[in-house]
Amino acid sequence: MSNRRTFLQRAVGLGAGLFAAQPLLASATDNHRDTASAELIKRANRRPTPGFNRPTITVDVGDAPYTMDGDTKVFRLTAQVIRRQIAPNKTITLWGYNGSAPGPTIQVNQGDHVRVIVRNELPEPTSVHWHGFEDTIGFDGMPGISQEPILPGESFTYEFHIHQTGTYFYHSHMAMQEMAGMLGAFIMHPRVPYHPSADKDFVLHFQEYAVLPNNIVPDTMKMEFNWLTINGRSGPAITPLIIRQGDYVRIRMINLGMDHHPIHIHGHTFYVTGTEGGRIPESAWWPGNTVLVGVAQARDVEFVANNPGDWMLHCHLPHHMMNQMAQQAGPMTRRDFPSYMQRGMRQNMMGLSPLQKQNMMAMDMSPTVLHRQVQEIAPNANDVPGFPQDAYMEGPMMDMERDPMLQMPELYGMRPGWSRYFQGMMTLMRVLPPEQYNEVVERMRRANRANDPYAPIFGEDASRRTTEGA
Ligand SMILES: [Cu+2]
Repeated sequence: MSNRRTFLQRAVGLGAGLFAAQPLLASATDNHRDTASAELIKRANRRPTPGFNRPTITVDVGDAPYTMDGDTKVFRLTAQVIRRQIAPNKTITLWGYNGSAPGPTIQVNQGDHVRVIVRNELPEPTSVHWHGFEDTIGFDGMPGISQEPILPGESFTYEFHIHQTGTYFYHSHMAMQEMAGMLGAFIMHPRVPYHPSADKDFVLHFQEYAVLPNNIVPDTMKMEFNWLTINGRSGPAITPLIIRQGDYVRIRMINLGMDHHPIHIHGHTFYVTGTEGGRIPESAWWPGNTVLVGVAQARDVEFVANNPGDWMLHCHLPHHMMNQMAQQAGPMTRRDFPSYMQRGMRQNMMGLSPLQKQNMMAMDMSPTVLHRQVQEIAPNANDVPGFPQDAYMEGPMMDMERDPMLQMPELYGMRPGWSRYFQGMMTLMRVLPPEQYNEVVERMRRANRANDPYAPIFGEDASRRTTEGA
């Protein structure tokens, strides 16, 4: 029976329910609007743009130089067979451009007139496709369709008027040549710089190769890959991204391979701001910490690097976080790990050049390291179904920090032993507080390396922005 008291009770109950629901709704909206990264991007948006585009940095690859012919920027790409060291113990034969695979990054500005002279030093015909270019059919690079193939020893000249902006790429339109390494980035900077403007702007290529043990030539027809690379190197040999804490960072990820790569970044939430079709309007940016970079796609991500630390940037496919994983390598066990490793090393040494052997020997195979690895395994490990998993592959492998390939200043100050857990499509974003950043960059500058992809940051004012955005 209803009376005034029960009515009031119901009303109060209902009202209490409404009051309880409102703060929940309100906080859900706040959470949606005010993630730390969204707030930081908003703040970065209020910064004045410098009025110019900072050049992109393609670690371990670098840029193609150009000359001017009147108002035309002239680039030269030579298609050729190259040798590339992709890891401390692995040098392979690839096909690339200008001595590099991936080929050098071409950077141009919106409004530029660009000429690219491609010379073919390969033993077979080639051509270059300019992926995503809205240009004339004659320069699309389709052999037999838009042009005659470029025969061995011959050249072809491509001409473009750049009206687009964003992350584009070039690659051989012969599929197997592309799988052998014939690709590169083509960055079109906007006439009016993007907002917020990037303090660091990186280009990363994600590729995979199938190279059987004792081989130096990738099998381009194979679908199972055992060397996963970023900018043509495998972890732990990929040069890290050096970032000053507080930097507004853009990373342009490019995938011209056979597999898709879900690229994951630790410690930060980024926004996806561009695709292989150019810039996304800011209202359509979407947040994430993993972005799937599908084949023939580019994904630009941006974030404020406010969180200091040595953060992983890696493909999240488990098999892409490994090196030298191939069924043909045979079964493995850890019962007699040191002798297994030494036997494996001897097998791997077959057919290697003296330099490669030297690199292998530079890895820390000392009794201390091997003993430590055995100590990390339970005494009954071989009775456990499924063992070994990480113990032989992703987990404790060898300390490689003494290898000459890892003596780069970008790795200065890393935690000792870090390389033991580092393989395949993995690199580091080192978000360094100003003092450490200055120390590392000073060491990089002093290394005085020819065509250093990091050269554009050496001229920065060291006192720039020590607190803003951090
Ligand atoms: Cu992957």
